[in-house]
Amino acid sequence: MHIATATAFSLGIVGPTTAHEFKAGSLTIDHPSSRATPPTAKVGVGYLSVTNDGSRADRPIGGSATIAGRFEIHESSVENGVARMRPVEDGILIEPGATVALASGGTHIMLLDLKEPIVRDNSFEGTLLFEHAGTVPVRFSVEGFGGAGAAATHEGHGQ
Ligand SMILES: [Cu+2]
Repeated sequence: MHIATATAFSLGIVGPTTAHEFKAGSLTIDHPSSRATPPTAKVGVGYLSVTNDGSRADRPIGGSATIAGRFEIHESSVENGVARMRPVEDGILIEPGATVALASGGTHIMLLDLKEPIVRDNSFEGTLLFEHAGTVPVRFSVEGFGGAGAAATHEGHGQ
């Protein structure tokens, strides 16, 4: 029940925790990031934001990641006091002029069927698939556990 994003992109000297961005037409994808996972984890997360400077709406509808078998976009909700998440059916509409964040506790990327642990300070390649802009190569930087990290977002994903 999760998807991931990945495709190579050299950014020169930019370090893994430095803000970085990717452009596709009028879309700007800012700071794709993930969170380190325990060695046996099969599920990881992806966070980023997308700004639409164009004149028509677009929406992310999928993607890929080199380290994951599947990539999904999920939305979080609280039902009867229990945090749950489920795949977003039609993607998230990004209106002209809007910035949409895929972030912890809200709509986020799930990386499923991990092929290897996600290691802090590493990065991995991926893609985002937009309805209009098409496939956009990005690179996810990996940050540590904790904070707005993976643990909270993984709750509700049965293994
Ligand atoms: Cu999820």
